Amino acid sequence: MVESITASRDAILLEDKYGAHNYHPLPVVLSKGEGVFLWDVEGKRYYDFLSAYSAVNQGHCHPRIIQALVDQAKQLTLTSRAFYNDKLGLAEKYICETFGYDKALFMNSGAEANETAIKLARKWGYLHKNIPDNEAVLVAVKKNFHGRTTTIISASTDPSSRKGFGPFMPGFEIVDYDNVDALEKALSNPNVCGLWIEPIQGEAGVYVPAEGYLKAAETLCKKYNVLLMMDEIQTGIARTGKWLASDHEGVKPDMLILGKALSGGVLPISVVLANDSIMLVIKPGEHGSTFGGNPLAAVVCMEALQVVKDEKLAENAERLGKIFRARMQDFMKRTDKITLVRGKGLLNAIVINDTPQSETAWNICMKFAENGLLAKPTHGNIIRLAPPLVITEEQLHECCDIIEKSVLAV
Ligand code: IF1
Repeated sequence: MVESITASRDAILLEDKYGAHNYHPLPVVLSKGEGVFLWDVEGKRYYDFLSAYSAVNQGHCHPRIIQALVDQAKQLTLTSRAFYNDKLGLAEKYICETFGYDKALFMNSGAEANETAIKLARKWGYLHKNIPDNEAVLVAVKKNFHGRTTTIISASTDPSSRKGFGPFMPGFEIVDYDNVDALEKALSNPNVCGLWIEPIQGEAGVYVPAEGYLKAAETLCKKYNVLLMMDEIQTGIARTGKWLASDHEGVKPDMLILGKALSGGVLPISVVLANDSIMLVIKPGEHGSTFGGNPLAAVVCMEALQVVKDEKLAENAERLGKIFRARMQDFMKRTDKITLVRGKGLLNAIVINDTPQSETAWNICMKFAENGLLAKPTHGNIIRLAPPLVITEEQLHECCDIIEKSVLAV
């Protein structure tokens, strides 16, 4: 049995003493979640405005997803892919039909799905674009965030992701985001096999590119025979008010990369979706994972996606996102502490009127917590605001009241 912790201080001291110091969390110790709410060990209730970085779009401990998890956990959890299991094929069919692709390759973390997409793009480039051996180039963009592996950080431009972790993987070319000319120049290199982007840059502070950029990227990829690899790990699954952020511009990537809310936050599930001409370049023995495609993940994934459909969470995110940004725009008329609100659906950020080095955004988040709402700054002066998509209009207004009151109090 695990001992139980009843005081926040004890939990924080334990993590500090025995855990690696790779995070700097807000000093709140959570022990229960339900829908849009979290509770700390002292019993204080908070609105969750991070949603585990958009992994719990369906709300914490969604009863249908938990039921699917528990039922399957009693039956069969893991076989490895050395054998077939009776759930994986169903999940593959379900997700291919949902997003309109021939084939799915399940992994666990988002980083692994991106690694999978990289391998697929390179191999496709050698087989179908006649790129000379070991010369394939992937084009990525400045301020990207795709995960923490050594290959992925080789394409990062964020010093805190990279510094001290070299040497880096060659074969990436980095261009400005949201710049069509720079993109065309890079994609015209015949050794380029893929363009690897987020449709909205999450970690960069919910940076939304100009309308038409994604469509232009899709057109240029077709023109130069380059695969469009869309990382929708954070933006996908209804977060931005559509099933996918790519849908806002009617863009259909060659590879769709999903994670996070694919499980409703219950266990790590990620996937790459692509058509046969791409997916079948990988042959038996060339890629895999012990846990990827396990039957527990398969049933959780199907239920998590069905909840999004049944509860019309994309529609809710679209509608409430507009209300949220309108309220913040209105609030900005009454304060000079916020300089910008941006986002799509319920993936939004406010920019605080201070330098990225200042403590202001952190202090505002501490005030949010005091007033019963949890959010986290990114890049110092930007606060991401992303509640579970099951939030109601009334709850959203209450949260806007908390946000406004807290900003004014700091
Ligand atoms: C951390 C950020 C969010 C992602 C995109 C791949 C991954 C992520 C677009 C990797 C992960 C997470 C990871 C988490 C913080 C968080 C994050 F602030 F770092 F950027 F959400 F905004 N592609 N993002 O956003 O997925 O391997 O983690 O499953 O602390 O690293 P993963």
